[in-house]
Amino acid sequence: MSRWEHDFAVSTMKCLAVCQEELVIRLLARALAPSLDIEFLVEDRLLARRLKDADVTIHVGDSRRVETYVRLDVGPGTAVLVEEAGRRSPKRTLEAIRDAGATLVYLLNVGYPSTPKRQEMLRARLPEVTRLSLGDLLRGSLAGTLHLSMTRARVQQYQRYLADADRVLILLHNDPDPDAMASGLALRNLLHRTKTTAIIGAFQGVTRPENLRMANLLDIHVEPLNHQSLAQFDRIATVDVQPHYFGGLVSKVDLVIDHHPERPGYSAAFKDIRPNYGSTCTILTEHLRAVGVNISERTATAMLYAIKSDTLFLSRQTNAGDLDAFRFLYPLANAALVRKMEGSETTVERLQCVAEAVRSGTVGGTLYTAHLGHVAREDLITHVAEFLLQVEEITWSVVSGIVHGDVVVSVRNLGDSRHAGEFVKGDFSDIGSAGGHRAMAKAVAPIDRFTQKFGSIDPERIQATVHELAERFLR
Ligand SMILES: [Mn+2]
Repeated sequence: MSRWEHDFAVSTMKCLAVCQEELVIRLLARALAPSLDIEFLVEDRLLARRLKDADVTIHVGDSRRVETYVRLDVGPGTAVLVEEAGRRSPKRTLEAIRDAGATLVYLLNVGYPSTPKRQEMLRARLPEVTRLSLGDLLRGSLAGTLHLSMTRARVQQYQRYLADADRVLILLHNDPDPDAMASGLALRNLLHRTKTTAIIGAFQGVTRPENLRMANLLDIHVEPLNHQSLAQFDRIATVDVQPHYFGGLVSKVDLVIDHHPERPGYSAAFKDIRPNYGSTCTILTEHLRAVGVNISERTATAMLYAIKSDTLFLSRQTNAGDLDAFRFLYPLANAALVRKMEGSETTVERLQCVAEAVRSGTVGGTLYTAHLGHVAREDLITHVAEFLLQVEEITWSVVSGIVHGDVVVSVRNLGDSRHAGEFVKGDFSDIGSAGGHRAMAKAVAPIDRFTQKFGSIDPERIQATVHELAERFLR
């Protein structure tokens, strides 16, 4: 045996638990015995005898005397766990353990109230003691298990409800994004259906180049729908969107799974709406895990990419659930394919829009505003606003353009204390739709209403107006 192997062998963690209650001893033995070399010290001989069948090493001795611990060979390498039970203060026990040379000392509260005075005294006299509470330790896993079984019940309900349908429509919002498409695949998986019995569809298909790239690389087909085609399905589920979005076209559905704020104006037999989640795929990851459905590499890859893209790589509106889903999906997904989907996001069309922003833009301090004139799609405006934030001196970008008869204004900032959503609401909500988050917002106003309020849609005029509004808001 080499010197190092010897060191390793003797450094195996030894643990002594000082307990007075049978239940606590049995619990700790079950929880720790497989991974730790654990022994118990009790004061009551009868208790020690009762625990004979528990297959644990029990010592009997006075827990308030240093000699007890010296005899048990307690030292700096021993973890000592002291049960804080009943009315007796653990102070003398803790002092005896410390005087025997132990440095890894834990006080385990098993549920009896500890007075603030006692806690204060222990903190002052024995600052090296780590306090643990059995309640806190249990909470995480117990709450997790209960949450999982409630999710399982919910999923099984909608699975049964949709089981006898011939054709299920999984309806996505217009211009579906990665979260919408991946949620479609995940739900199809959960319903144990194929692409002929669960159709992923949208009224307006995918247009953004990176979303088209995802659809192509993962072979995701989004069926184009019109008003008549809804009649061909006997069940409808919406994912990453709620039925009110379709403006009365779809007012009654069978299932809604979404992470946007809950909205009224429709009825659904089943719904799971969690606005604090960063993506719909996070909710669906929990559903898949709760019922133990196998997740194919294709679905896992789509979902991983969706979570990354909806949370801007876990940087926006991310909660513990998103991180957990990410960690779960990562080993199941094809990482090389995710990298390929992310790509550079640059196309000739977008480059031309950036060039226009450079030509027409105005810089004022850390603010960059630009007007792009008529453009084919909204995402070109968003892309330029995001691109401009990469410029060293810029922390706010406001980019406008005209898309199909609307003036669209896209705002981005680097998490400024001032709220992008409030900026667009303040100046545009009276003439169109306006809203957003602290760091990203959008306003859309019909040309005639924009003209009524601001006078003209001459490109220079729009640029000057928007720049002035933004400067005034930021001042
Ligand atoms: Mn989403």
